[in-house]
Amino acid sequence: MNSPWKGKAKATNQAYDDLRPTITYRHLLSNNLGVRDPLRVVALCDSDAFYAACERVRLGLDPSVPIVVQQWESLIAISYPARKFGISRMDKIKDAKKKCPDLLAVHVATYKEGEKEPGYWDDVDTRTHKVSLDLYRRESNKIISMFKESLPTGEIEKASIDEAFIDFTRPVREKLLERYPYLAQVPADAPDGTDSPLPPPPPINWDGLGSVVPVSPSEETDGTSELSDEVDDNTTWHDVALSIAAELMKKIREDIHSKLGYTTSAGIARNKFIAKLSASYKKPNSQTILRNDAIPNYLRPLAFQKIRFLGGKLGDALAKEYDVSTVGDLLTVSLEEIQSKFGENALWVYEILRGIDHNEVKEKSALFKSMLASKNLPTPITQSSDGHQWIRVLAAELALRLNDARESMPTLWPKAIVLHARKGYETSRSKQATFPFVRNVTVDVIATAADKLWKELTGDAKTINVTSVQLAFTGLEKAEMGQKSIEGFFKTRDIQQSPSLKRPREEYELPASVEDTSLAPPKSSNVEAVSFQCSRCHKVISLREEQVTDASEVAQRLATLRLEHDDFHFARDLAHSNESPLVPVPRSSSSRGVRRKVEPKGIAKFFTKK
Ligand code: TTP
Ligand code: CA
Ligand code: CA
Repeated sequence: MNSPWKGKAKATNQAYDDLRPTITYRHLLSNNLGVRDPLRVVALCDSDAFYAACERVRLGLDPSVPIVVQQWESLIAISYPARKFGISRMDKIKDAKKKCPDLLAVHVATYKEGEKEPGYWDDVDTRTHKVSLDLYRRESNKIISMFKESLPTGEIEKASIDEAFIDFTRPVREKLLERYPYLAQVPADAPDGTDSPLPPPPPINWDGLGSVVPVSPSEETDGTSELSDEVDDNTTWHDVALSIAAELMKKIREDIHSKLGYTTSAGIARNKFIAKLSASYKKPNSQTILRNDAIPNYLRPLAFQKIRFLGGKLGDALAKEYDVSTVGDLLTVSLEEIQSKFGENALWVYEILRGIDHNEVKEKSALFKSMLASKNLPTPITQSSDGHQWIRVLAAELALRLNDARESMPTLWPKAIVLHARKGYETSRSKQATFPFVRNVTVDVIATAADKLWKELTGDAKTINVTSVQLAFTGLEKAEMGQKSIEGFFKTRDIQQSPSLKRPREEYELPASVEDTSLAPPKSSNVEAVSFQCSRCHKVISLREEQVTDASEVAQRLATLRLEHDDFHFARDLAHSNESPLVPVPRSSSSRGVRRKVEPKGIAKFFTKK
């Protein structure tokens, strides 16, 4: 230890070598190291009891009020005060009220026939109303905007209605150089010039920065207790980076709390996988830091089938092949071994087990996004003429969502409008048409377009049996036009309605109300929907009729489907298949997209569906 240029301590465990890289001046000073940057810091921030918090804030209630959000008879969000009474999502509303007589149950807002806006009605009934998640989408957008404003050099990726990944690498790097200016200059006596390791890092005071996951599970720390010498000894510049990110994260979370009223919980670590994994370490209103050194003991006891993408067939196959269940068990399997059984791309599995994840934090482009409003009908539509009422309800939701999104992206335009209807036990059928380029997207404009599709779909059948209807905008994009045409397009009336038009162009942001399926965790899916459209292949994935029971069940099953479908893409990406993806025929009106069969290879076969 006589020279500060000596590499720091060797990794204690060969499996985790990647967790203690030598960090050099080149690493620190190069501008674009991306996902392999040894100083990379990522956070996942999730809102606490989100829908319940939104309703509490809307009603101006004290945070101590036990409040739940109800959808029909099910509970979809439970505030932390209500959880103290032992209430969970599994409870029916009646049982919840038995557990807590003072419970405030708010039914989620609904669209009602003939109403343009969703509301809180006394007579909610699944036969006549449709759930609206608009409030939650709007509040979610406010939170995302705060992340963006606070971190102009950070990358923000909305991951679900109440979660976002934040790449802190850049903002942290700026602070690091500001605080430790000596790092900006490679010392003249550095043995390998820019490739010399950084000098030893300063000690870190974690006080008030959150829960620091202990390196050995037996140690308990809450961010206030003194950390053992062992930790101090092993402090790395990456830990310093984590602590700076924790400071920034804390400030943003406090800001969100004081300005919007929401508490959040965050995980801060070296990559998305580990950040997400640690975000729920302590809830609510807290943040967790998972240092690289703490990763091995954190991962080892984990049941690997709980890891995203290892939950399905691949996880089953791994468990069976090696007769094991935890991450630790699988560490004995060599890369060669796992690749010989599961293909080249099993490298991904090998790495995840070792806390390595090279997925980028990237704001999703608005391209190929869709907005979908759907209603699962408790009483089927049997007469073609009765479809209209539901179409208007769905049109009202799409109108509101598109116009909301256009507040921040005024030229957002859907390429097409698609109507899906499920008839009895058949699979869903759909019709689509290009969406007219009109100035004001009103409920009427949408309903008129949708009515036409409905007629095409139902033909002149005397009796029909439609059990679910869905209306979607697809191919949402910013319309390409010059500033002149934008002004002409929106004319004075609209400009007055939409003050955001005055904002500079760069500020147009991705409307979070535009759903995407890619990384969204399952839970936040619209519990009303019985299908979703994949943002990548545009395919509409629907639940089978027998899978549709009650609302909460639908959400779960749909979530599973979504995951399976994402997994499918994931596997395809892994397999680098050169065959074209499943793309529905993009003609003006088509039913049941034509698909090409793809033979899965290697690891991919564990993700394909029958
Ligand atoms: P979660 O983040 O899973 O849960 P939560 O925010 O309610 O609670 P926690 O503090 O534990 O994070 O989901 C976010 C919102 O998504 C939730 O408030 C309601 C909605 N949701 C459903 O509608 N159905 C579901 O099955 C789940 C899990 C969530
Ligand atoms: Ca949450
Ligand atoms: Ca969540």
